[in-house]
Amino acid sequence: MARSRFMTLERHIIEGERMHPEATGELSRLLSDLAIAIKIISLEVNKAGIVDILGLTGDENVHGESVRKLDMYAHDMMFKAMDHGGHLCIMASEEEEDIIHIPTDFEIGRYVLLFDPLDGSSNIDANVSIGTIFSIYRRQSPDGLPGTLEDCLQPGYKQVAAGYVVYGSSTMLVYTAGHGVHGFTLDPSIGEFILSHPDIRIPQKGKIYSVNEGNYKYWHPGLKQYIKFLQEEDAPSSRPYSTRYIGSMVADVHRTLLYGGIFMYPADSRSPKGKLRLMYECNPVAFITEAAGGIATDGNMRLMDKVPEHLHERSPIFIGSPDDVNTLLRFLRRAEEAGLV
Ligand code: AHM
Ligand code: MG
Repeated sequence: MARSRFMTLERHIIEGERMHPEATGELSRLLSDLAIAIKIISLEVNKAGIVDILGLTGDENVHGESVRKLDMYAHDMMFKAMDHGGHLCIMASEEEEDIIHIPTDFEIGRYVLLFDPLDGSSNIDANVSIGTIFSIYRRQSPDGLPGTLEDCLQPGYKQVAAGYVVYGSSTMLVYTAGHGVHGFTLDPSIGEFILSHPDIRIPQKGKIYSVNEGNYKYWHPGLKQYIKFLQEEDAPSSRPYSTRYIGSMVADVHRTLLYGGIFMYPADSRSPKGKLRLMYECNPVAFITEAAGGIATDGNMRLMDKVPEHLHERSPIFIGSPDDVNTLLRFLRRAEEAGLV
């Protein structure tokens, strides 16, 4: 009989920890708590259509409970699962204006958690993939005290772990603690994440580009030229490229990681900082993509070197296979040197 290794997320985290004798196990316990929150959110996401039948958001459902928006539900669930584990000193969420303190009756830990509870929420009602994104840092302020805004405003290269979850045809969790990127698929019958994509490496070059082309008119001239270049015919370089755009960053980045190519949410003349949030969206996927051998830039610099000034600041993002991102950067530079900008 063929031998197979049945690797749960829990076991994978523990085995990863054994390879680092200096580890205290705190990060592992934090990740395990996160996995529980994600399973609960996944259950609710899968019920989304039914909830609509039972009562529209804002109404009471048949059980007399008020039906909350799914993104607020996901936000609350992340908070409730993570506030009392003793691992965190502070949290921040895309759904909340300010930093989120750990309640005073719970132990204060050494880590910082930033998250986007439900990314791509405009896709919920169409039953299209959505996701959750998280990013973990070590605290900078002294241990034992409540965490601070400064603990949250760290550049992406200081992340100790990051991950995302895609609620799609199945629920998948992809995470890295810096060494290797691993994907787990949720088996709903046993409620366990099982290792399905060990050691994900992004292809050196792809043949798909992913961007909201409806904004073309407002783009940087170098980006316009790059897209036209991708649409030209040249068999040796796999052009013309295909285009795929789901409009849920997690799903678009996940496909890019597996198949290669480039995902972009650029700045444009209407949104000079782009749309996506540096802390909750760009940095975590940058950490994962770089750990898988890819590149993540804002068009001028490495995303993870950006020093954040605000919790909710936005950044342009170009992310994906090294050859594709480097080609794009050449087009941007060339347009600037030609004085087109
Ligand atoms: P959200 O946080 O409100 O869900 O917005 C973020 C989403 C990303 O998932 C996606 O890449 C982008 O918005 C799509 O934006 P657009 O509709 O402008 O293409
Ligand atoms: Mg989002």
